[in-house]
Formats: sequence, structure tokens, C-alpha cells
Amino acid sequence: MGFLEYAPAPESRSILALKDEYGLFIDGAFVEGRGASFATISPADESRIATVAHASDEDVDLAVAAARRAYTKVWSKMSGRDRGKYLFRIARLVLERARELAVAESLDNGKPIKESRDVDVPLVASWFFYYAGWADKLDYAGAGVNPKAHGVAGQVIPWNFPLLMLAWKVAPALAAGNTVVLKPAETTPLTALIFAEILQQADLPAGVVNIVTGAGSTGAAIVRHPDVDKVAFTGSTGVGREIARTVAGTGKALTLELGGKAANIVFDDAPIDQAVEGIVNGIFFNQGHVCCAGSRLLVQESIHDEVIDRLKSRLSTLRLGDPLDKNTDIGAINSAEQLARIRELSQIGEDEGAVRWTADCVIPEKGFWFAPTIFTGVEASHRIAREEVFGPVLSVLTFRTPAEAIAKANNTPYGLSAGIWSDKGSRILAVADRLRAGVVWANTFNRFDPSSPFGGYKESGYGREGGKQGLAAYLKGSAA
Ligand code: TXE
Repeated sequence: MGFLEYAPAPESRSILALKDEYGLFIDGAFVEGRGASFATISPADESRIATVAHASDEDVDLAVAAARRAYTKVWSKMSGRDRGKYLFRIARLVLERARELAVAESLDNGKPIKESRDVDVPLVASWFFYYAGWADKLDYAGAGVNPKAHGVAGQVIPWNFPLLMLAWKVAPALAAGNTVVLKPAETTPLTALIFAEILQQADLPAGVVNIVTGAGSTGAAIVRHPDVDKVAFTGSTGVGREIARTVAGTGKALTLELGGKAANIVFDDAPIDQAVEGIVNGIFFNQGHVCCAGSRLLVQESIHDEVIDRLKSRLSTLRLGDPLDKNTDIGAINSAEQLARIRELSQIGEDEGAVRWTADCVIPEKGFWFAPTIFTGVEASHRIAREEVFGPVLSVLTFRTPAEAIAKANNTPYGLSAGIWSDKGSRILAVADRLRAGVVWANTFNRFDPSSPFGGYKESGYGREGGKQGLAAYLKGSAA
């Protein structure tokens, strides 16, 4: 999160030069889709932003064929050094168009502009810079060939960090020498389409990246396409399972990044002010639409009441509202469907006997909104302690000993991330060692860096994104 002073004026969607209708980005050009089209709307007021093509199976065939041609004729013959130059160029163009990308992201996704401006877009650029630096390290003594890339990568991404998830997938794929067919989520296609314009500005050879918008059926067509060599997916555990079944036995490489139910463990010797900020950031950042969100607070019994009191007063200062307003802390829920899921699980939380507290916010009349909510008295068996809510809802459980904290933290089908707050380094290391989570943060939460591998255990998926491991996932013969 940034530390800038925010002027009160809202950013305006008028800075965007949006088209009214967007086609598919195939073979270096925007083309009309053969399927139907759909509107992408702003979740903050339900207004239409633009009409977007829904790629049919035939469109996916064209995109995969373009990616194959580009792989065979151009990209696989290019040196890593030259691929890197394109990635550096893309990174610089992302920074040049940063303000526009941030506004588009907040408009389409509903996230606060200070997050898209200070977190999402800078991280997108850093991902391209980071993997740009890897590309020439793959060259063999100037041979200029890339025998190790998989070939065509099919990538399906979610709506919670639309452009950042694109960067996590596209940057390592291109650095390793693959070409790409990517599908953004149906509720957030806008920044991927602006990104396609950036690829044109960067003169990226036609077909190296193809962007096909559409719903789940378009994603499924990419995944099962016989000429796709590598599949990378981020999204729900259910769809992840289906994709794993489709890919099984086909010889395609696969990485899956699925859900989470992270424990944020606060010991009684934790720096309390810092911990409260970390808890708030852990679950209310991006309205809790974060796979690694600290959605389960495990707090040591002796400090439970103090932590909850402080949390409530802190949450009462958060401002919910217009995502384009620089003072907004809590934006809109991404879709009516997601809002319904959050409401349903919250109701179940109440029905199962947890105590609900909701921050006192004025909810705008139009759009999809959910005020920051805390459930105390949550039992390990409650559904809100086990299932991903993917919204601004914190479930609070208590523990007495480190062993109990570890057992409770691991008591979930997921294993993506966890946080530990304590003054004792030795305790942090001992607890971290026993947590079954791919990422463990100490006295911080939700920190991302392109050099750091990210991914989960158990039902959170497999494979890592970021770092050397994230590059390996796009190279043949590497453990993905
Ligand atoms: O996800 P889906 P949804 C979790 C979160 C959320 C729940 C449902 O708990 O409440 O999932 O969200 C594409 N073959 N996460 O319904 O459906 C789809 O078009 C191929 C966690 O939005 O998994 C979109 O592009 N692709 C998560 C992408 O998959 C298919 C982020 C994700 O959508 C497909 C999002 C199919 N059969 C949701 N069906 C995280 N790990 O960060 C859908 N898609």
C-alpha cells in the first residue's frame, strides 16, 4: 500500500480513450468476434463501460493458430536478448500509461484508485521489468534458439487483479520463449484490451500474444485445444479441478493457482499497532477479493478483546465508496454474483452462531457493496472458518499456545498463505516451519515481489508464479 498524501479530487473516467466496442486481439490486430458480445459494467454504479466480444470456439482456434505461427516462425527463433527488449518496452509503456490503466482497472473492477495506482499498476510494470531481465539469461552462447519453451501457452485469469494476473502469466511466458493465448475474466476485460494496444505500441510481433475475451466456455476451449502446450489458470478451486481433469493425460504442462483461507496469527507479544494495520490490510485490501487474503484471524486469547476493539475503531475510519475517489479505502464488490456469495456465507456465519459486527458505512444506492464485517466467536467447524468468502469478511478464532495456533491454521483444505505477528524471531521461524502454506509473511501481510515465488499447497493448487520458479513453469523439463 502506498504512503502518499491523497488529494480529494476523484480521478475521472474521461481520461480514458475507450472504444465503445472491443473486438478480439488476434494475430496483432483487433478483429470482430464470431460469437455474441457482452457489456462490461462498472460495479460501482452498474453503468455500461463498453461492449466486448465473446470469443467462440472458432475464434479460439484462430488465436491458437496465430500463436503457433508466431512461435514457429518468429518467437522461437529470436534470441532471449531480443525477447527481453520487447518485455522492457512493454514495462516502460505500462508506466507511461499507468494513470489510464489505473483508472480503467478501478472502473471495471471496483477497486479503490489508490490501490490500482499504487499497487496493481506498479507491480505490473515490475513483473515485466523482472522477467525482461531473465530472458537473455536463457540464451545459449548466442545460439538464438529456445528449445526449452513449451510452445503455445493458454492462460485463463480471474477478475480480482485483472492486469496484475495478466502480468504474472504473460511476462514469464514470453521471457521463456512461449507465445500466448490469454482470456481475461468476463467481468474485467478492459485493462487486458488496453494492454493489447500497448503490445501494438511495443511492436510485439503479431500473434505472440493473443487476447480473447469471453466467459468460462472460452476458457474451456483454450484449455482443451490440442495445439496448446501449457495451461496456466488462476481462479476457483472447482474450475481448477475441472481443468486438471481436462488436461490429465494430454501431455500439456499445467499450473493452477486456486483459492485460500489464510490464517493471520497474532501472538500476545506482537507489535499491536502494526498487527492491527496488518489484519486490516490482510482482509480488507481489494475488498477481500484476494486469494491469499488473511481471512482467518487467529488471535491469542489473552489479547483477543483488545485486538477486536482496536480493529473495530480502525474499521470505523475506513471510507467506502466511489472507487475513483482518491480517499476511498473500500471499493465495490466486483459483481452481483460475488456479492450474493458473500451475503450467503455471511448469513450462514450468523446462523451457525458466530457474532457479526459490521462497520457503519453509508452504502451507495446503485452498484454492489458490502461493508467491512467481522465475525467473532467463530469455531473451526463453521463454514466461514473453512470456505473462501472472497469478500471483506474476517472470521476471528482464538488460541492459547503456539501448537494450537499451528493446528488451527493448518486445519483447512487450502494452503496458500499465512501471516505471523510476534516480537520473537525464533517463534516466527518455528511456527512458519510448521505451517502448510506456500507463502508465510512475518509481521507483514499481502506483500508481493516479482522475485518471490507465489503458490500453494493442497487445494490451493500447484506450481509457483514469480521468481526463478515462475520462469521454470514455462520451460520444458522444469518442475513447474
Ligand atoms: O471464478 P471462476 P468465479 C474464487 C472465489 C470466488 C469463486 C468464484 O472464492 O468467490 O472463486 O469466482 C474462467 N474452463 N476465486 O466464479 O469461475 C472464468 O471465465 C476454463 C479465487 O469468478 O473460477 C474466469 O476467467 N475457464 C480466485 C476464470 O476462469 C473457466 C480468483 C475464473 O473464474 C471455466 C477468482 C472453465 N470451465 C475466484 N469456467 C483466486 N485464486 O484468486 C470459468 N472459467
